[in-house]
Amino acid sequence: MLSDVIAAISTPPGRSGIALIRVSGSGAHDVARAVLTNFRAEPWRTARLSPAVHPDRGELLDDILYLTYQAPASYTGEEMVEISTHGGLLVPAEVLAALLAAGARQATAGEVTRRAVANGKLDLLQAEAVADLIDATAPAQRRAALGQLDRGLSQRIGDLRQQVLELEALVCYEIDFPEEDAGPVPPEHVAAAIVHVERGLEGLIGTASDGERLREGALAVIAGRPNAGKSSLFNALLGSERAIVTHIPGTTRDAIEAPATCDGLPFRLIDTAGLRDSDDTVERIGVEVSRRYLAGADVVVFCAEAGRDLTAEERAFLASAPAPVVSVRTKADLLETRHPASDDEVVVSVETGAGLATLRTRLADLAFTTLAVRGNVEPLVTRERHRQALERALTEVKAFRGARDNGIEGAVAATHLRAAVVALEDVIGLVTTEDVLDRVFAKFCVGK
Ligand SMILES: Nc1nc2c(ncn2[C@@H]2O[C@H](COP(=O)(O)OP(=O)(O)OP(=O)(O)O)[C@@H](O)[C@H]2O)c(=O)[nH]1
Ligand SMILES: [Mg+2]
Repeated sequence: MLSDVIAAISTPPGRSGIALIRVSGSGAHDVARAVLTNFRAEPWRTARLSPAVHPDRGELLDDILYLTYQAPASYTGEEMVEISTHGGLLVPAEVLAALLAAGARQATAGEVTRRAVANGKLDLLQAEAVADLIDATAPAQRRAALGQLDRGLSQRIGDLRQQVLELEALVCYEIDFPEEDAGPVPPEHVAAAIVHVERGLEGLIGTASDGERLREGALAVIAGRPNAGKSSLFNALLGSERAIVTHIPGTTRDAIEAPATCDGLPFRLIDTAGLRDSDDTVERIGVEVSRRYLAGADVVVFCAEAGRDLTAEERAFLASAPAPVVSVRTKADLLETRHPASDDEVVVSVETGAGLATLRTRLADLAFTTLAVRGNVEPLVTRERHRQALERALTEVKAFRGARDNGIEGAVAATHLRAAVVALEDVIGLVTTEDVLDRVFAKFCVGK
């Protein structure tokens, strides 16, 4: 169905040693043959050199290295050629243009992986994992994406689907033999199976908040009074002088966001304007912005100078913080004696670097609570799409239990189980409508 020949540059544009062009579809080898003067399809998967020329003009464009694949033993499951050209802006674009002139069509974003799904090489969860792996900036994101690519989540959801199917089979048996007194299936057997499925679904749904946070990065908002050392801490956690630091209170006027990694976990770190009542219009707006960010925070990094008591306002802020707080005492190097820190305070100095490692670990612990994120033994639900479908499945299983408890006829009650199965199949992509596929692949890059 989707087998016309597509071609795309799979590497990003710009100066680089090489660029990779993928050609896929039935007839891919013929298209490549028209451009690569030394083209031979066999032996498969063997690197060979060839000049690349324009098929009409015969002009030499590059000397390239290519590999051929025979369907279905390729990434897409189709006949494929992968061409490594020299990098840069011109050469890859010209070789691609030559392939298009030879009959290929420019691939759309995600089309290559979409074909892999269409041909059963990957399921939808694995395709999403490919996108997550490309977007990963923290090691924990890579681990989760690789686990999902290895069918970790697919298998877990497949198991749950299997359990619902077995439950369906038990119930069908009951429907077929209603006259048997206690029925051939003990009711407590069915009840236990229902509970088992519900627990499994709930367990997986329970990983969603950490999983989605892992994909997007936890929002860590640095807050505190003006001059508390927030921007200095922000820079120290990033390892670069991103925010302006001065001794003048009210230096930061706007929220600044930057990605950071703490203990291998991804964060979106926000530096904010110091919280205080101000007459300055710009600063007041900045403080408003800080409050808005605080409302959406996954974790708050509250800063106050070491060696002083917290003010009543600061204590009130801590008592009403909208998210878990890491209480940081800053500028420890300025103290002659040690700050008498309570257990939940982290004492830091950006001058000496003291306390920063502890702070990173504390942040990681507070923002990511599931062990799975760390050890990554269990699969995680990483997208809203997964969570919604799992919640739909759980609702249906519960509705089935409710219907049974209320003596609703077996065949009618069982329609809920059918709906649960469909919801689970949706996640894996066993039966997927075009619009779901469109949405999943819309965010892919061209050539992937
Ligand atoms: N000695 C020392 N000075 C620090 C440390 N952290 C911050 N400072 C100083 O404290 C002053 C204020 O630091 P900033 O990071 O700008 O404080 P802020 O909380 O961002 O301030 P506003 O943006 O005004 O709200 C600057 O002069 C910093 O150099 C530290 O660990 N040790
Ligand atoms: Mg600042």
